[in-house]
Amino acid sequence: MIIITSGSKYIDIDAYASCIAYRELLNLQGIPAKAVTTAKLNESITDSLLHLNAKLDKYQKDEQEEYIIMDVSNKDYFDKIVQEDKITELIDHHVGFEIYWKEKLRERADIELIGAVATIIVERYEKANLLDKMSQDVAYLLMSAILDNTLNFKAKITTTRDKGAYEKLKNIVKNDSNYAEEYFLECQKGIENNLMNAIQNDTKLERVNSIIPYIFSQLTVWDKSNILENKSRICEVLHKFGDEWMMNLICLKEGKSYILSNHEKVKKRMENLMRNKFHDGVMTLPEVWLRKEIIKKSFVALKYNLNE
Ligand SMILES: [Mn+2]
Repeated sequence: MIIITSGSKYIDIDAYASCIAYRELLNLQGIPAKAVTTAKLNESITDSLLHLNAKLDKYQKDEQEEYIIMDVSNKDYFDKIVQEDKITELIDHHVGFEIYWKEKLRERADIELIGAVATIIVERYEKANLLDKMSQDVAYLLMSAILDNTLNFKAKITTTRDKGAYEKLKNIVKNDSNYAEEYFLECQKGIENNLMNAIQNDTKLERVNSIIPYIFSQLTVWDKSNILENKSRICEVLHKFGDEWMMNLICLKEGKSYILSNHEKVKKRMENLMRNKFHDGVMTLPEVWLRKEIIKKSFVALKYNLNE
Protein backbone atom coordinates (compact mmCIF):
# COMPACT_ATOMS: atom_id res chain seq x y z
CA MET A 1 0.00 0.00 0.00
CA ILE A 2 1.17 3.53 -0.77
CA ILE A 3 1.11 5.66 2.39
CA ILE A 4 1.08 9.43 1.90
CA THR A 5 2.21 11.26 5.02
CA SER A 6 4.16 14.24 6.36
CA GLY A 7 5.92 15.53 9.49
CA SER A 8 6.26 14.05 12.95
CA LYS A 9 5.26 16.52 15.65
CA TYR A 10 2.42 18.55 14.25
CA ILE A 11 1.16 19.18 10.74
CA ASP A 12 -0.48 22.24 9.23
CA ILE A 13 -3.16 22.61 6.58
CA ASP A 14 -0.62 22.49 3.72
CA ALA A 15 0.57 19.03 4.75
CA TYR A 16 -2.98 17.87 5.58
CA ALA A 17 -4.52 19.09 2.30
CA SER A 18 -1.65 17.86 0.15
CA CYS A 19 -1.74 14.33 1.59
CA ILE A 20 -5.49 14.03 1.05
CA ALA A 21 -5.55 15.66 -2.39
CA TYR A 22 -2.65 13.57 -3.64
CA ARG A 23 -4.35 10.38 -2.43
CA GLU A 24 -7.47 11.45 -4.39
CA LEU A 25 -5.36 12.08 -7.49
CA LEU A 26 -3.69 8.65 -7.29
CA ASN A 27 -7.10 7.02 -6.69
CA LEU A 28 -8.51 8.78 -9.76
CA GLN A 29 -5.65 7.21 -11.72
CA GLY A 30 -6.53 3.78 -10.36
CA ILE A 31 -3.68 3.64 -7.84
CA PRO A 32 -4.65 2.66 -4.27
CA ALA A 33 -3.16 4.92 -1.60
CA LYS A 34 -3.85 6.14 1.92
CA ALA A 35 -3.33 9.58 3.47
CA VAL A 36 -2.33 9.19 7.11
CA THR A 37 -0.62 10.99 9.97
CA THR A 38 0.19 10.27 13.60
CA ALA A 39 1.07 13.94 14.23
CA LYS A 40 -1.01 16.59 15.99
CA LEU A 41 -3.10 18.82 13.71
CA ASN A 42 -2.46 22.51 14.36
CA GLU A 43 -4.89 25.48 14.40
CA SER A 44 -4.66 26.03 10.63
CA ILE A 45 -6.85 22.93 10.15
CA THR A 46 -10.20 24.35 11.22
CA ASP A 47 -13.30 22.47 12.38
CA SER A 48 -15.07 23.23 9.09
CA LEU A 49 -12.22 21.66 7.15
CA LEU A 50 -12.16 18.62 9.46
CA HIS A 51 -15.85 18.09 8.75
CA LEU A 52 -15.52 17.99 4.97
CA ASN A 53 -15.91 14.65 3.24
CA ALA A 54 -12.26 14.62 2.20
CA LYS A 55 -10.57 13.13 5.26
CA LEU A 56 -7.45 11.33 6.36
CA ASP A 57 -7.44 7.51 6.41
CA LYS A 58 -7.07 5.37 9.49
CA TYR A 59 -3.61 3.90 9.71
CA GLN A 60 -3.09 0.21 9.93
CA LYS A 61 0.38 -1.16 9.49
CA ASP A 62 0.93 -3.40 6.53
CA GLU A 63 4.11 -5.26 5.51
CA GLN A 64 4.19 -3.99 1.95
CA GLU A 65 4.30 -0.26 2.59
CA GLU A 66 5.91 2.45 0.54
CA TYR A 67 5.83 6.11 1.46
CA ILE A 68 5.19 9.40 -0.28
CA ILE A 69 6.25 12.41 1.81
CA MET A 70 4.56 15.83 1.67
CA ASP A 71 5.72 19.23 2.93
CA VAL A 72 8.85 18.08 4.76
CA SER A 73 12.26 16.94 3.52
CA ASN A 74 14.39 16.92 6.68
CA LYS A 75 14.44 13.20 7.45
CA ASP A 76 14.69 13.85 11.20
CA TYR A 77 11.12 15.18 11.10
CA PHE A 78 9.21 12.52 9.16
CA ASP A 79 6.13 10.89 10.67
CA LYS A 80 7.26 8.04 12.90
CA ILE A 81 5.61 5.41 10.68
CA VAL A 82 8.01 6.19 7.80
CA GLN A 83 10.83 3.80 6.91
CA GLU A 84 13.26 5.98 5.02
CA ASP A 85 14.48 3.29 2.62
CA LYS A 86 10.91 2.76 1.44
CA ILE A 87 10.25 6.35 0.40
CA THR A 88 9.37 6.45 -3.28
CA GLU A 89 8.40 10.09 -3.74
CA LEU A 90 8.79 13.42 -1.92
CA ILE A 91 7.18 16.81 -2.58
CA ASP A 92 8.24 19.80 -0.48
CA HIS A 93 9.00 23.54 -0.43
CA HIS A 94 11.56 23.80 2.39
CA VAL A 95 15.21 24.36 1.55
CA GLY A 96 18.22 22.38 2.74
CA PHE A 97 17.76 18.80 1.54
CA GLU A 98 17.25 19.19 -2.20
CA ILE A 99 20.49 17.52 -3.28
CA TYR A 100 20.11 14.63 -0.87
CA TRP A 101 16.68 13.72 -2.26
CA LYS A 102 17.53 14.43 -5.90
CA GLU A 103 20.34 11.87 -5.62
CA LYS A 104 18.08 9.33 -3.93
CA LEU A 105 14.81 9.72 -5.82
CA ARG A 106 15.77 11.63 -8.98
CA GLU A 107 12.63 13.00 -10.70
CA ARG A 108 10.46 11.60 -7.89
CA ALA A 109 11.89 14.27 -5.59
CA ASP A 110 10.16 17.59 -6.21
CA ILE A 111 11.41 20.35 -3.89
CA GLU A 112 10.63 23.83 -5.10
CA LEU A 113 10.72 27.27 -3.52
CA ILE A 114 7.06 28.05 -3.80
CA GLY A 115 4.35 29.32 -1.43
CA ALA A 116 2.64 26.00 -0.77
CA VAL A 117 3.00 22.30 -1.59
CA ALA A 118 -0.74 22.49 -2.33
CA THR A 119 0.12 24.53 -5.43
CA ILE A 120 2.31 21.71 -6.76
CA ILE A 121 -0.55 19.25 -6.16
CA VAL A 122 -2.97 21.44 -8.16
CA GLU A 123 -0.43 21.43 -10.99
CA ARG A 124 -0.20 17.63 -10.81
CA TYR A 125 -3.98 17.39 -11.33
CA GLU A 126 -3.61 19.70 -14.31
CA LYS A 127 -0.79 17.65 -15.83
CA ALA A 128 -2.91 14.51 -15.45
CA ASN A 129 -5.88 16.30 -17.04
CA LEU A 130 -7.97 15.55 -13.97
CA LEU A 131 -8.63 19.03 -12.60
CA ASP A 132 -12.30 18.72 -13.60
CA LYS A 133 -12.53 15.54 -11.50
CA MET A 134 -11.36 17.27 -8.30
CA SER A 135 -14.10 17.41 -5.65
CA GLN A 136 -15.14 20.73 -4.11
CA ASP A 137 -14.05 19.50 -0.68
CA VAL A 138 -10.53 18.77 -1.89
CA ALA A 139 -10.48 22.16 -3.61
CA TYR A 140 -11.42 23.88 -0.32
CA LEU A 141 -8.63 22.06 1.50
CA LEU A 142 -6.07 23.12 -1.10
CA MET A 143 -7.33 26.72 -1.16
CA SER A 144 -6.96 26.94 2.61
CA ALA A 145 -3.44 25.52 2.39
CA ILE A 146 -2.36 28.10 -0.17
CA LEU A 147 -3.91 30.94 1.86
CA ASP A 148 -2.26 29.80 5.07
CA ASN A 149 1.20 29.11 3.72
CA THR A 150 1.39 32.33 1.68
CA LEU A 151 -0.22 34.47 4.44
CA ASN A 152 -3.01 35.44 2.08
CA PHE A 153 -0.44 35.95 -0.75
CA LYS A 154 1.43 38.59 1.28
CA ALA A 155 4.44 36.50 2.32
CA LYS A 156 7.59 37.06 0.28
CA ILE A 157 7.70 33.37 -0.72
CA THR A 158 4.45 33.71 -2.70
CA THR A 159 4.78 33.01 -6.45
CA THR A 160 2.51 33.62 -9.43
CA ARG A 161 2.05 29.83 -9.53
CA ASP A 162 0.37 29.97 -6.08
CA LYS A 163 -1.99 32.67 -7.29
CA GLY A 164 -2.74 30.76 -10.50
CA ALA A 165 -3.50 27.54 -8.63
CA TYR A 166 -5.81 29.40 -6.23
CA GLU A 167 -7.79 30.86 -9.15
CA LYS A 168 -8.27 27.39 -10.63
CA LEU A 169 -9.51 26.06 -7.29
CA LYS A 170 -11.92 28.98 -6.97
CA ASN A 171 -13.47 27.92 -10.27
CA ILE A 172 -14.04 24.44 -8.87
CA VAL A 173 -15.79 25.54 -5.66
CA LYS A 174 -17.76 28.25 -7.51
CA ASN A 175 -17.64 30.46 -4.42
CA ASP A 176 -17.29 34.15 -5.11
CA SER A 177 -17.43 35.24 -1.48
CA ASN A 178 -14.29 36.25 0.32
CA TYR A 179 -13.11 32.79 1.27
CA ALA A 180 -9.78 34.10 2.61
CA GLU A 181 -11.53 36.18 5.25
CA GLU A 182 -13.88 33.32 6.15
CA TYR A 183 -10.98 30.88 6.54
CA PHE A 184 -8.69 33.13 8.55
CA LEU A 185 -11.53 34.27 10.82
CA GLU A 186 -12.22 30.66 11.70
CA CYS A 187 -8.52 30.05 12.42
CA GLN A 188 -8.62 33.16 14.59
CA LYS A 189 -11.63 31.86 16.49
CA GLY A 190 -9.68 28.70 17.28
CA ILE A 191 -6.75 30.77 18.51
CA GLU A 192 -8.98 33.03 20.62
CA ASN A 193 -10.79 30.07 22.18
CA ASN A 194 -7.52 28.80 23.52
CA LEU A 195 -5.08 31.66 23.37
CA MET A 196 -2.74 30.12 25.91
CA ASN A 197 -2.41 26.93 23.89
CA ALA A 198 -2.01 28.74 20.58
CA ILE A 199 0.78 30.91 21.97
CA GLN A 200 2.57 27.96 23.51
CA ASN A 201 2.33 26.02 20.24
CA ASP A 202 4.17 28.73 18.36
CA THR A 203 6.75 30.09 20.76
CA LYS A 204 10.36 29.42 19.91
CA LEU A 205 12.85 29.21 22.77
CA GLU A 206 16.20 29.62 21.10
CA ARG A 207 19.43 31.57 21.51
CA VAL A 208 19.57 32.84 17.95
CA ASN A 209 21.99 35.76 18.23
CA SER A 210 22.54 38.94 20.30
CA ILE A 211 19.55 40.76 18.74
CA ILE A 212 16.75 38.20 18.82
CA PRO A 213 15.34 37.52 22.32
CA TYR A 214 15.43 33.98 23.68
CA ILE A 215 11.61 33.83 23.72
CA PHE A 216 10.15 34.63 20.29
CA SER A 217 6.46 33.94 19.82
CA GLN A 218 4.31 34.31 16.69
CA LEU A 219 0.57 34.43 16.04
CA THR A 220 -1.16 34.87 12.69
CA VAL A 221 -4.72 36.24 12.74
CA TRP A 222 -7.13 37.97 10.38
CA ASP A 223 -7.86 40.90 12.70
CA LYS A 224 -5.49 41.76 15.51
CA SER A 225 -8.00 43.86 17.52
CA ASN A 226 -9.38 41.13 19.79
CA ILE A 227 -5.92 39.76 20.40
CA LEU A 228 -4.42 43.13 21.29
CA GLU A 229 -7.26 43.69 23.75
CA ASN A 230 -5.83 40.67 25.56
CA LYS A 231 -2.33 42.10 25.60
CA SER A 232 -1.97 41.75 29.36
CA ARG A 233 -2.90 38.08 29.11
CA ILE A 234 -0.37 37.53 26.32
CA CYS A 235 2.29 39.21 28.50
CA GLU A 236 1.31 36.91 31.35
CA VAL A 237 1.59 33.74 29.24
CA LEU A 238 4.92 34.70 27.70
CA HIS A 239 6.27 35.86 31.02
CA LYS A 240 6.06 32.27 32.21
CA PHE A 241 8.86 31.42 29.77
CA GLY A 242 11.01 34.30 31.11
CA ASP A 243 11.44 38.10 30.95
CA GLU A 244 13.21 38.38 27.65
CA TRP A 245 10.33 37.81 25.25
CA MET A 246 8.69 39.29 22.21
CA MET A 247 5.79 38.34 19.99
CA ASN A 248 5.24 38.84 16.28
CA LEU A 249 1.48 39.28 15.79
CA ILE A 250 0.65 39.09 12.09
CA CYS A 251 -2.57 40.84 11.07
CA LEU A 252 -3.60 39.70 7.58
CA LYS A 253 -6.53 42.06 7.17
CA GLU A 254 -4.17 45.04 7.38
CA GLY A 255 -1.10 43.30 6.00
CA LYS A 256 0.95 44.39 9.03
CA SER A 257 3.03 42.86 11.79
CA TYR A 258 2.84 44.02 15.40
CA ILE A 259 5.85 43.38 17.61
CA LEU A 260 4.93 43.10 21.29
CA SER A 261 7.43 43.27 24.15
CA ASN A 262 7.84 44.95 27.51
CA HIS A 263 11.51 44.19 27.99
CA GLU A 264 13.51 47.42 27.65
CA LYS A 265 16.63 45.89 26.07
CA VAL A 266 14.63 43.78 23.63
CA LYS A 267 12.62 46.84 22.60
CA LYS A 268 15.77 48.92 22.04
CA ARG A 269 17.38 46.20 19.91
CA MET A 270 14.21 45.74 17.84
CA GLU A 271 13.84 49.49 17.36
CA ASN A 272 17.37 49.60 15.97
CA LEU A 273 16.83 46.56 13.78
CA MET A 274 13.46 47.53 12.31
CA ARG A 275 14.11 51.33 12.30
CA ASN A 276 10.83 51.86 14.08
CA LYS A 277 9.47 52.75 17.54
CA PHE A 278 7.55 51.02 20.31
CA HIS A 279 4.48 52.78 21.68
CA ASP A 280 2.98 51.34 24.83
CA GLY A 281 4.74 48.01 24.29
CA VAL A 282 3.75 47.64 20.62
CA MET A 283 5.73 48.37 17.46
CA THR A 284 3.70 48.53 14.23
CA LEU A 285 5.48 47.33 11.09
CA PRO A 286 3.90 48.57 7.84
CA GLU A 287 4.08 45.15 6.20
CA VAL A 288 3.79 41.47 7.08
CA TRP A 289 6.96 40.03 8.55
CA LEU A 290 7.38 36.32 9.24
CA ARG A 291 9.49 35.35 12.25
CA LYS A 292 12.02 33.71 9.95
CA GLU A 293 12.31 36.97 7.97
CA ILE A 294 12.98 39.02 11.13
CA ILE A 295 15.65 36.52 12.18
CA LYS A 296 17.22 36.70 8.74
CA LYS A 297 17.30 40.50 8.96
CA SER A 298 19.03 40.32 12.37
CA PHE A 299 21.81 38.14 10.95
CA VAL A 300 22.35 40.59 8.10
CA ALA A 301 22.46 43.49 10.58
CA LEU A 302 25.05 41.70 12.72
CA LYS A 303 27.16 40.88 9.70
CA TYR A 304 27.35 44.54 8.69
CA ASN A 305 27.34 45.93 12.25
CA LEU A 306 24.14 47.79 11.52
CA ASN A 307 22.70 47.26 14.95
CA GLU A 308 25.38 49.16 16.88
MN1 LIG B 1 3.94 24.01 3.50
